Amino acid sequence: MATGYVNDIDPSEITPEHIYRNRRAFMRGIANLGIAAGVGSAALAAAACNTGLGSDSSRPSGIGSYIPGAVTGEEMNDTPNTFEAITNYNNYYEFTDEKEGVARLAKNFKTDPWTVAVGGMVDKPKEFTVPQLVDMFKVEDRVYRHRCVEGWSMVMPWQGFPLKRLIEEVSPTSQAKYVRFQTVLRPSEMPGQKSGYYEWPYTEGLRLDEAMNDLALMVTGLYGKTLPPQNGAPIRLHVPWKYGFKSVKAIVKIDFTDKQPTTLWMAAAPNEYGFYANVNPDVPHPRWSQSTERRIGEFSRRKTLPFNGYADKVAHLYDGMDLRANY
Ligand SMILES: Nc1nc2c(c(=O)[nH]1)N[C@H]1C(S)=C(S)[C@@H](COP(=O)(O)O)O[C@H]1N2
Ligand SMILES: [Mo]
Repeated sequence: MATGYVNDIDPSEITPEHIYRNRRAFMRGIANLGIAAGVGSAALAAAACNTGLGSDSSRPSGIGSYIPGAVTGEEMNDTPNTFEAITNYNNYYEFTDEKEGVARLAKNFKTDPWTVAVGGMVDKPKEFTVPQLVDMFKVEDRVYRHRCVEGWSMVMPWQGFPLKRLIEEVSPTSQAKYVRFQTVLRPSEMPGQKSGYYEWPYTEGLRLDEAMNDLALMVTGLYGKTLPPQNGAPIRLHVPWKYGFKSVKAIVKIDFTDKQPTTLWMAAAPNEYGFYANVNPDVPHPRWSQSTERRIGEFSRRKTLPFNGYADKVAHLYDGMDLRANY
């Protein structure tokens, strides 16, 4: 089981990426064949060696071949984008609004020491370091689709723990209805925060029942390595059924409230970005359609799926709600 964050030791120092990838592919190959055929173990090992998985990590298309060790559900069928693509095409306005410039500007961003303060309407407010969180909760592999509101998508092999674990740890009171997340405010290291155009720090929010859904993941690793700064290190959220902007990076504060929080994007353009931001091909953005998307690394556009393809796990959260009014 990969942790993605092993205290001070970067797993890449222990296992070079190509060996890590091949080993995971090998184990995965055995598991698949074992379930499918139930044949003898010697034959399995031989067959798995011949799959060739993990050998094309540098394919320029941006589609990778990482096969996770332990993921749940149909997400396993997605082919992750390459580490290269995931770490060089980023939205992170604290640094710059140019996707290909984030990695360079975020390179020396200090992610240690770091604390996440969890409070508000909870019985047990507490400050955690990231290693503490990783030690407390089971860190798992999750391969998630990511759909940006701008119309592109990727598939990321994350390591992280379900947000609900952390919520249970602090015991929200009965008044708590929403969770508010806040990114670090550090203009000395984040040049984009010197711009007065946005209301820094970046804030996001979820309804408490959304936050308790098993898919809502606190991410600490990518491809079995410590999360790179451009992807939101040391800890970020990924809510895969919502547009990418809900998946807030570099979290330092989590508060439980009884009022729907105003997020950075709601404040910037309320007619374009709502609180819910569920992926919905039937509701266009005021300036473009949301019915298709470009998967980074693919040639033609593909259809965007309701709730980004996770409807079976989350659609019930919105029973009886008008998803046009609550965009
Ligand atoms: N703090 C912060 N979090 C953020 C953003 C940001 O600008 N600042 N951009 C969001 C948007 S629009 C997207 S698409 C994703 C991009 O995540 P990635 O760079 O890991 O692919 O991060 C989201 N989280
Ligand atoms: Mo986005």
